Amino acid sequence: MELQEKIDVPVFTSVDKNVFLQDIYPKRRPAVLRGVCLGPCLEKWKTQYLREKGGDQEVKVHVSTVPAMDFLHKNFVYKTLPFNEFVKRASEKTHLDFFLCEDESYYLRSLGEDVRKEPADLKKQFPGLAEDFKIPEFFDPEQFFSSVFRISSCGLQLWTHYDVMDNLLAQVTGTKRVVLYSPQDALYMYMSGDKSEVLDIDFPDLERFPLFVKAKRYECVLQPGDLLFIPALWFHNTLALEFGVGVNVFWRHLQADSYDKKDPYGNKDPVAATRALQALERALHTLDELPPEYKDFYGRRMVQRIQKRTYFPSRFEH
Ligand SMILES: O=C(O)CCC(=O)C(=O)O
Repeated sequence: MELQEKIDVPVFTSVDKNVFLQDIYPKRRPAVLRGVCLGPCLEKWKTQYLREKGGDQEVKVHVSTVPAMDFLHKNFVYKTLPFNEFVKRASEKTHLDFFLCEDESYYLRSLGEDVRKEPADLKKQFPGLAEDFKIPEFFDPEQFFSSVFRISSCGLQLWTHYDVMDNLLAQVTGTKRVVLYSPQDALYMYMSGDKSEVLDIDFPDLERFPLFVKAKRYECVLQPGDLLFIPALWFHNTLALEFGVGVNVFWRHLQADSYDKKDPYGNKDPVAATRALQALERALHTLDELPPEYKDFYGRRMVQRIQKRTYFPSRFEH
């Protein structure tokens, strides 16, 4: 059986803004940045402290009976809990109080005040905890889009997806495995919107997803204090190896008007991509006016034209 090619995500130490902007960022490849100052959160964010400082404000969390959460088939439910109760439950293996079963898994992706309109911002939703976390100054402050809590039960796995903005994922406590795939492997990812239909990336169903083996697997295990640079459009899948707290920071690197204005999550396609996809749908509809052999012929010519006009030489080859 063909095996997926595996590549370790490179680890960089002593990274400052200059090193990041000159040596790492332009390559548009994932990178682990070790030893960047993230502030006192590294020492402070123990369970008890998080519970006290975060207080009892309500948070909307994902809860599931199995640790691998699946957005496409919605094998989880959304529940509301006080933050301090959520942290308690996420940090324990079995629960006295539960929604679905005593060993259910929890995940928090924090949201903005108005979930439909406003991106998450730790400083606004969790001011007490935000003062412990220092956002790495690798981009201009006006490019900032959101800062998002990622708090997971041990074993929690988040489905493979891409975001449209550049992202620094800070692992503050606990360890987390992250697997990434290049945007240039998009044809092997069986996408449904921004999510991959291949749910089990470790034991994929190759009868359903035969091309998935062709996607190169980039992998790293984040330690407390690590930052992972996830360039926009790179697919990523996370697996919490322990109960852990992370914060991810998205920033805009395209012109501000390139992004969908109603996108609090940073995962809606840029407006030009949405317009192009709509135009493609119209073109396909037009081809339906032709008999099958003509459709096939002009379809192939369109594919060739699209490849010629849009693909650029593979940047991520070794
Ligand atoms: O850390 C996680 O659980 C998910 C991170 C993620 O999806 C992101 O940073 O975009």
